[in-house]
Order: sequence, then C-alpha cells, then structure tokens
Amino acid sequence: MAVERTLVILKPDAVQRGLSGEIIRRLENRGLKIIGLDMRTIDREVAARHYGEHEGKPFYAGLIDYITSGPVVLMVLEGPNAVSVTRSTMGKTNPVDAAPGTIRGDLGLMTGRNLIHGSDAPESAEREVALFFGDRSLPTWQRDSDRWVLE
Ligand code: D4T
Repeated sequence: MAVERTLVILKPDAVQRGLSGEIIRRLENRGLKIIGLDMRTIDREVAARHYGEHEGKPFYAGLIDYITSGPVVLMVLEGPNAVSVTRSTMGKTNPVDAAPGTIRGDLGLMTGRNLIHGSDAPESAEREVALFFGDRSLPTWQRDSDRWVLE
C-alpha cells in the first residue's frame, strides 16, 4: 500500500460558491486524511510557478487571473494512493466530460471554473506541498477510524 500525500486547492469559485465544505466532505468521506489546511489568496508569482507548465498556452492568462482572484483553501491530504484517489474523486478537467458523482461532474460546467486542483503525480505533489506549505511542519496524527478504512 503506497501511502501518498497530495496537494489540493479549492479554487476561488469553490470558495465563492460556498462549496468548500461540500468538497472537503467528499474527500474526507472517501477516507483521505487532512494533514494540512490553510486559506489564503495566491499571489501571481506563486501562481506562475504552480502553473509554469502552461505558460504560453492560450488559456494561461485567464488561468492566472482566475486562481489569484480571491481566497482559496489549500489542503494536504494523505492516504493510500492519495494522488489518484483524489483525481478520480475530482473528475476530468473539463466538467462536461467529468462523470456524474465526481466533484466536477456534479458541481461544475466549465474548464475555467472547475473548482478544484489536485496534484497529478506523487512528484508534483511533493513540489506543490513545498510551494504552498514551505517548510511548515505538517502534523503526523493517528486517526482512530483508520482501522475501519485501511486494511
Ligand atoms: P488543475 O491543474 O487545475 O488541477 O487541472 P488539471 O490537472 O485537471 O488540468 P490541467 O493541468 O490540464 O489544466 C490546468 C488548469 O488549466 C485550466 N485549463 C486547462 C483551462 O482553463 N483551459 C484549458 O483548455 C485547459 C486544458 C484548468 C485547469
């Protein structure tokens, strides 16, 4: 069992629409454990580092405007295969293609307002956790319900 960490961003639309609790509930109910949580407005320099791979693409400027437009909720989640479990709970990037039952499939309509970011690989998760949480120490804690979630 590969216990992983992943970085989740509840994007400004999720916060503005009052969906933070609904989205966190889905991820927690799945069995993932919160080990980092913060709310802040991302500045443009950090946003540019986070989305560096998309620089030069037609949607890049709008993406930076959107992600820096208001407060976001940042989370570090931990659990077995946390990266892929989070991505499958989120659904596909374009909510039109996201399956019903997923966060984007139930709550979104457009790629540029797709509510949530989740790291796409353990290596990106490590980089993104460092980018957003720096060297802040994240708590290691034993969740009593884990014996009913993890084999
Ligand atoms: P993020 O990184 O936000 O979790 O999204 P994904 O991992 O699901 O998708 P991505 O990296 O391909 O895209 C990053 C971000 O850019 C926005 N976007 C993407 C957009 O506005 N228009 C587009 O055509 C694409 C491909 C949405 C997510």
